[in-house]
Amino acid sequence: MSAAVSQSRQAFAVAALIAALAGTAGCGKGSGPAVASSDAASKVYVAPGKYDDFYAFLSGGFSGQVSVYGLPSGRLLRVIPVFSQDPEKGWGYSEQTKPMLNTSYGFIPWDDAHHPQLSQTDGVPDGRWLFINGNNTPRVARLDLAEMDTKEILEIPNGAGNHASPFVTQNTEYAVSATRFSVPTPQKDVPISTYKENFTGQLTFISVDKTTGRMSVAFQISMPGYDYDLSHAGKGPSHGWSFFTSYNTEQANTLLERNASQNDKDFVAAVHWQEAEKCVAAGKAKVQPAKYAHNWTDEAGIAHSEMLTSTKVLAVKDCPGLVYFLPTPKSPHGVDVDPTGEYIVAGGKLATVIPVHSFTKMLAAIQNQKFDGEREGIPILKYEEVIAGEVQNPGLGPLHTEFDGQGYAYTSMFISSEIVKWSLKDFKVVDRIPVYYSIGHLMIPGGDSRKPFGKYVIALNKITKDRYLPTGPELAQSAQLIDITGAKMQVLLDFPTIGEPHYAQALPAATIKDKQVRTYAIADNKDPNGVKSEKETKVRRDGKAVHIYMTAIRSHFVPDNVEGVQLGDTVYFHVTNLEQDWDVPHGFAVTGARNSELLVMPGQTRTVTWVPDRVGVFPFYCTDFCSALHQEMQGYIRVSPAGTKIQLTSNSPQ
Ligand code: K7E
Ligand code: CUA
Repeated sequence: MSAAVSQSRQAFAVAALIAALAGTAGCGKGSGPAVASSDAASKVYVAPGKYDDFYAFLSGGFSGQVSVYGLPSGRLLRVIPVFSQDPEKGWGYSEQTKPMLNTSYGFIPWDDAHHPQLSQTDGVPDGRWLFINGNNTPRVARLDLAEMDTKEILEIPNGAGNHASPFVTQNTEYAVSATRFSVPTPQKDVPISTYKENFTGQLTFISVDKTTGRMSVAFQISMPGYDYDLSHAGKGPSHGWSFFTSYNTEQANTLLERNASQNDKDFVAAVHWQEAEKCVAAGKAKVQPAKYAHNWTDEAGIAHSEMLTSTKVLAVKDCPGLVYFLPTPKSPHGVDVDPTGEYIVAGGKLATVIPVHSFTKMLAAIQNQKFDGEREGIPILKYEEVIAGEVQNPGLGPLHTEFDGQGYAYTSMFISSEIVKWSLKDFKVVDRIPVYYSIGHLMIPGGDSRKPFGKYVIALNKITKDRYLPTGPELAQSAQLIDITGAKMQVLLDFPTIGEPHYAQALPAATIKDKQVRTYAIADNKDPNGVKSEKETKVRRDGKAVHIYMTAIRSHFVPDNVEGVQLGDTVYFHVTNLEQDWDVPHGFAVTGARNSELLVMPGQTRTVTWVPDRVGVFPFYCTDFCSALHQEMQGYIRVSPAGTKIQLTSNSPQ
């Protein structure tokens, strides 16, 4: 076969792949067998009253939240609000939580959350925090795993499409993030056709305080104007490096499905961040003006928002040895580092093989300058000098890879809708299993860490079709739990998910189960609007603002009668839950409130703002069925015309 013929065949194969990607290939091919047996049922059966073995944290994708599942049962335990307002919990509605959603663009009530990442110590999930990216308005959030609550949200300066994010380094020195979309940096008004001259990518290294978890932008690295899609940090011998996939090395600015699928190989960018630290310490990064929000919740449970004004940007040319390109076929999506830290696996959406790069070979190639030219000052390493092997005939559309710690890798194949298991010894496929349908990420508990916990792989499928009872045009996306303890993978369970779970993380329940916070001590309540007993409750007028400092305990509010509010007033209900018992929140809702209810945890204070628009007497009540007399947990507030002489009063005990 002549080279030309072989090339045109390749081009044809790629065109077919693109067509398949664009269509709904992989699904609608009829329901396959994959019927779980009674043996499978017993493996996922967690008897009533018994606990699951693992906590799993699934991103919500376009829901903007994180959902917490128990494994192996697939039971939904909690939805943790992160980037989206959640009226169920008052998140982003209560005065204490609103600042968490502040950004340089103003208050943003939604985002697209893709990649949860557990904090790690020595490359092993340590159960302290969970990080997750906001893709659309570039942000990274940090959740506390003892409270299962969002504690901090940091906007990424110079960001655009914060997709390759927030991948943590081995000791959570950094949560690393990269722009999926290159943009003019800093932003400016230029023709889109000047993409090649004016657009750049940006890698961001967010430092994480060892004790408090507090995040800050340590430095950014300015990169050629490609799309940086995903990342994972090195570990063990490759600790100190982070790897990023890129596509659109063609630098197209329109119709990327065709124009960004021209090059046979794009790049994995290998970034030596320990080198960057030295360059930054030596003053080689430039301080640039930038506007971005940093939001955090203090000890009192109150959120604050601060606008920051500058960032340090390092140019690759000012820091030799910082970045190398590993040629990688073809429009790679995921990049995953095996538990030993030696293998760097990329999932080329349009590739016919899975390329596995060797970290050892990469270092040797750098040492011996085995370069194949450069792009914008970044040396391109020779493919054959860095490649450890290629997995042949893996299936179609490789995306993501996780590891079981037993020498095997598991890669999700979007187009052929399957998980393929292959050996890290000889890169041979040893098993494959169809999934239903069109898998994106997959997740093994600890499967991107140095010590995978193994046991299961979860397929996070994009398309559900005929797996559940139909529910109109939209079906819940579907996860599948697969047993990986035997030689053959075995499907155990399908379970629906919330939003679109792009990625997930899981750890053994024992790591965090006993650290769960049950109540907040009322004696330690530091909310300036909190009260510690019913005796302290009161009402106060401050011009047109009316403050009601009230308490909730089974089964009454104090005060529960308030008079003297006038049209034109803004009323603040500061509700403190006096309970000191686990699992006894009280809710609060008032007629005509244009925000949401409050859900107040034991010992906590939450504030909701109410602007009455008519005269009358309006009830408020507890929304959370807290006791046999929950229905009695109610009160009234009277609203009079503006200018009336009625004094503000309540039936507080004082
Ligand atoms: Cu593959 Cu956003 Cu990680 Cu979705 S991403 S699948
Ligand atoms: Cu308090 Cu229902």
